[in-house]
Amino acid sequence: MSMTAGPRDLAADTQSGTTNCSHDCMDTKPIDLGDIEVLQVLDEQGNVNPTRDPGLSDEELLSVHRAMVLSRAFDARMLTMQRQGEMGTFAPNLGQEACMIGQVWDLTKQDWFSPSYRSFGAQIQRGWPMERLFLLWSGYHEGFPPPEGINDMPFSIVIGSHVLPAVGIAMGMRRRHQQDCVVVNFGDGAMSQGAVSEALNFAMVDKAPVIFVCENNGWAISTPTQLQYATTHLAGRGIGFGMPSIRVDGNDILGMIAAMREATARARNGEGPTLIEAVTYRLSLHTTADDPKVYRDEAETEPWQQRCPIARLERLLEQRDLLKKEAAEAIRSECDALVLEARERFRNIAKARPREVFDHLYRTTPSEIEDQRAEYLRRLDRKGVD
Ligand SMILES: Cc1ncc(C[n+]2csc(CCOP(=O)(O)OP(=O)(O)O)c2C)c(N)n1
Ligand SMILES: [Mg+2]
Repeated sequence: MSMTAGPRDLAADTQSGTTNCSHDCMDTKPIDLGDIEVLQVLDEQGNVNPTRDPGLSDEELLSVHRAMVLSRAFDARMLTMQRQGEMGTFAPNLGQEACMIGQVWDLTKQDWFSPSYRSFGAQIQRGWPMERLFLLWSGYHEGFPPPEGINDMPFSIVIGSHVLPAVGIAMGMRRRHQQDCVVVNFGDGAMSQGAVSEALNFAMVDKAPVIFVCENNGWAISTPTQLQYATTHLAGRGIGFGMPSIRVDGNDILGMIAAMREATARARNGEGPTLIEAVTYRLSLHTTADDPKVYRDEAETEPWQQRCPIARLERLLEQRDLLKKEAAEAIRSECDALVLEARERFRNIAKARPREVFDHLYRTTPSEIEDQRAEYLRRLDRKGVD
């Protein structure tokens, strides 16, 4: 059993191979981590650190496993659809499933979630129907609004821009004496945005019930973490603002849930925000418009393949006799089937509607745009297009 979760242990657990721009942000340099808790509960062999085990029941463990498998099945199907011309550009989240599911696992319907663009695993877990996400990523406006009753913000493409508004929601909650909280996620690259520093500061000064989840996946498109920061420990930013901060192994679903439980309890008790740096790795493309082979040695990804969050949980489930290999395969097939059913529902809705291309742009359409629309509609009429 792995009993400790100190910085050295995490660093030793996650030594990566050496490559040109190897991402090993778990590597501890001799800097003072101050009050940052460094957390790993489920190690790569599937052993649990009992002192920080969130104590999920057998049923709950199987359920988080299924949620991660479903996220991966959706990710894989989206990529195939994009390559076949049926999906727009999107940002895959292969390898980040524990971050995705762990950060929203304990949220209630009253809590708010403000995601970045790489968060569809978490959105599915929050209750977004998969066909809606297919619609969203293929450009249909029906895909964008959060489903009725789900307190999610639309994701933001402008890096870091959604973090201050999330703090604003949390400040409102505090003033209404609600016991709810806001989870906002963003990447390591977003940490460089001034607005994110402002958000951390505002939240701490106000003791707003917000949890900042920085998904440090090693890359901001082609910029590796070590070229963007003089320190690889991004959780240190929180300490600079006086904020409790946790650096958690982001490929460890139990660690993610334990970190989130600590943070949400603090938020609900009126004790203010927490910064969680979830250390993970972007195994796939930045987006489908990207080719990482141009800027990274793919050998760098190998140690991270070994740290697969799903395989790691499966080791624990096998040890506890909860899941055999064949049953795991069956779950993968069931999840693929669910994704394919959602694709059918999406295909039944997603019919090209060329007459709508000028809609939803302006509340009051400027006259020159109205002229263009009229001209365009006349052309469609001439060509007999519905
Ligand atoms: C304000 C702003 N600047 C630049 C971009 C272009 N851009 C899109 S994604 C990205 C990298 C973001 O990296 P990170 O925050 O680590 O998130 P990740 O994509 O790794 O999940 C950049 C620079 C943008 N969308 N918005
Ligand atoms: Mg990143």
